[in-house]
Amino acid sequence: MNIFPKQIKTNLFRKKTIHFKGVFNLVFLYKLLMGLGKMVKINSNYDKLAAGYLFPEIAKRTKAFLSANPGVSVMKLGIGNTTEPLTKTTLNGLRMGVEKLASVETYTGYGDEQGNTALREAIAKKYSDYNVEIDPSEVFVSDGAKPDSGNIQSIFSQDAIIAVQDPAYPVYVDTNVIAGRTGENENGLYKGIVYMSCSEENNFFPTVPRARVDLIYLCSPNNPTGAVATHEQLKKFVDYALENKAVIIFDSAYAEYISDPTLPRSIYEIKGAKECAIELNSFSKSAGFTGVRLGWSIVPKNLVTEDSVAGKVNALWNRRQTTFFNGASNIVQDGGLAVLSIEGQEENKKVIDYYMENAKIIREGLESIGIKCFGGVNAPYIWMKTPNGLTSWEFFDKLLNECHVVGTPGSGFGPGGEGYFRLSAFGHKENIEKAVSEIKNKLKVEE
Ligand code: PL4
Repeated sequence: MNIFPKQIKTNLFRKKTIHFKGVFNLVFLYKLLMGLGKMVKINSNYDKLAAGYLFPEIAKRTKAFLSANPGVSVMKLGIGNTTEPLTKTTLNGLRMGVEKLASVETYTGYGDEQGNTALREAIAKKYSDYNVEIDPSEVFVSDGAKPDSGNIQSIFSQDAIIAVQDPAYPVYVDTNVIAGRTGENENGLYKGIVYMSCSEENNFFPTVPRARVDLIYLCSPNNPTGAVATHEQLKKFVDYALENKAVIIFDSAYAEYISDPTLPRSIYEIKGAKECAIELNSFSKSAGFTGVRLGWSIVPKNLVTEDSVAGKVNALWNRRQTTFFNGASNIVQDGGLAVLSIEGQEENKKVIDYYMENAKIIREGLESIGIKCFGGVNAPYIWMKTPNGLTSWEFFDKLLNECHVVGTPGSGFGPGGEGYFRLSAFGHKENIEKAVSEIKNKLKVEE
């Protein structure tokens, strides 16, 4: 039986070959022999992940409930998924994108990986609404804030210490676990991650870490708590980052839901943030693009790290995106341009108001039966305390079984979310009203 592939056989038995090719061949041969019988290995960091990804888990449990209870319909207030149709202007933009592909004069194939110039300019211009100056070369168009929030860690060093809000959108933690920046999970906490507690005591916005950290994930308006950081709160983090040469990853996917004009919609409204913060945003919740897919990141040229000068981090992200990403769909980018037009903004504001009316219905309905609620004022999520001392997952089951309403257990966002539950305001108004009425009629709150 021939157990050696041809090349190995040559190296093993033709003394002459080894002799002439010298040390390199000997090292190669040694490695081959040592490696015989070994196989490719998986990224074992995946095994550290404590549970399945939160949202498919909710979908799985809902499906199991429906197959066990045929004929029952459930009201989905779990995953933050948009339900209302795209606006007229947005649709026209998308249609125009399709039409352009129909003629040889306007057809385009691959575009720039960083996004079309017109869209990058329009996104940069949007920041002038916040009195912030962003150069189009600092804008990177993507297929959403989730991929960006997962991928951005890859341009930072392997030993970077991560700080996250607890609770938080699970992508920030999970992607760093997969990247190998953490130890094992113990009691819901990964070793090596700094958890910044967000609780009733601090109005769900953390204090700056006591120890030195490198990458700080902040989300405002917050998923899941619905809290929105004030200028003063963000300033403390910007000052911390500048002092400690840390970088803030600021996820502002829900910025358009802020109606209070005193609250910041971009971290760059804070002086110094362009030297220490990357901002992520999305068309998902501001224009109903959850299925269409379009987002962006801002990596300022002034951003510096301990070992890099101005421009380097922007260049790294550019390198990362040009290597791994082939650009957002050209049709969708035309849709995005339409969203950012004056008409597009006005129309989408009405859709946002519609969802925020839902948020009001949920919050007021729950409060009327004695449930303590947070958020839902400048954010589309209502963060409620689970009644009757139930854990988050116990309450998930109770709400599903007794009221046929699906929500999201707070503990799915981190240990700090235990004892809380998130209800999403994304849904048809009638469905939201029905869900709230079912909760009011069927849920017995003992406290
Ligand atoms: C379910 C803070 C939702 N399968 O649509 P994207 O990629 O531009 O934005 C995703 C995103 C980014 N940042 C924050 C978010 O809350 C979200 C969306 N979160 C939710 O219910 O928490 C949808 C979740 C989706 C997912 O995994 O993102």
